[in-house]
Amino acid sequence: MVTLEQFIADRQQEFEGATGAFSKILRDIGLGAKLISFYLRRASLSGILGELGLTNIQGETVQKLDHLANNLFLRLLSQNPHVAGVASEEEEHLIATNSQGKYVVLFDPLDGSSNIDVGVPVGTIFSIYKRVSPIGTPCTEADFLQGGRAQLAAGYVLYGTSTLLFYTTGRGVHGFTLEPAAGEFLLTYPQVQMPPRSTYYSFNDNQLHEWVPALQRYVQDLHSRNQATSKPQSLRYVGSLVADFHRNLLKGGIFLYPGTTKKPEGKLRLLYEGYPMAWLTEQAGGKATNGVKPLLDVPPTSIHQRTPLFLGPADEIDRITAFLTENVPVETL
Ligand code: AHM
Ligand code: MG
Repeated sequence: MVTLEQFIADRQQEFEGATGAFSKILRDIGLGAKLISFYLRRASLSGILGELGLTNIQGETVQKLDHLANNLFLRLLSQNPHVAGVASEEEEHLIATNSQGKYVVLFDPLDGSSNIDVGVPVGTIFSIYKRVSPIGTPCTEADFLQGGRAQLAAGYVLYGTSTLLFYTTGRGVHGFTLEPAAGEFLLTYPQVQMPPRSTYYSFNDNQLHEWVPALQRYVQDLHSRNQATSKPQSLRYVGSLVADFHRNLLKGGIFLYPGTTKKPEGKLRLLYEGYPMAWLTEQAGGKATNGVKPLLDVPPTSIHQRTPLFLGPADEIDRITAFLTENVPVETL
């Protein structure tokens, strides 16, 4: 049995010498995940379901548990002397914390908020960068806008039938399961690879009529291939990115959240959701794009930027790109 702490400790030298700073951040994220897992399990008993009565920077209604999870991570990370600053999907501005810190952390504290009240899995997504601004000064926006390839670590926690923590530091994807009796994450999925064949597809087709025609044609193509084969791809979509992504990571499947004619930029956030999931996908052997180019190569311009998101096994994502690039000007994506 290997605990998350042991696993991180064994590898910390690979990317930062032996200072332990980076490892301490990952441990704090693990601690936050354990606490959130505990709150979620008791949520309907403790009166913390439902809306808080506020709207966040994304224009979305804040749930009580969104607020709780956000505050928990803010508290944990701002007490960590190695963290220079944080940016949260729930916070309008980045928050500078410890000017001596070497790292900045971005997170979506509780992703899939619409599922909190109905017992459907939700998640936390995180991403860590080494700051580029001088140590000893407050962190700046440039620290957070380095681009997806500059991530040092990225991962998610899935609060599902078990609580799972999957992360990458660029040497594969590793997954841990929370053993509640011990209060420890134990290594259960070393070196995860996404199956190369897509067996599931996950997208919300309620706005299919507003997708670009090339993507509508891709969906027709998908359905025609399904009719012609004894191994069709099945629809699975719960509306929590972490849960939908996680299933597809383990079983092989695509996740699509494209833009529409009214909202070409899509819904999901590049920094909090896009980059981390894209890097995990690539590290697991899959592909991640905004429809036409690798998502990790899409330059960030603001911390709350949105992006179309296409994740999955390489062949299927290439097929989508072929549909889109042959027929659709890049700027409409
Ligand atoms: P959130 O960050 O406010 O929870 O929204 C993100 C969620 C994702 O988890 C999920 O993939 C998507 O929104 C679902 O959107 P839709 O309901 O439009 O299908
Ligand atoms: Mg989210």
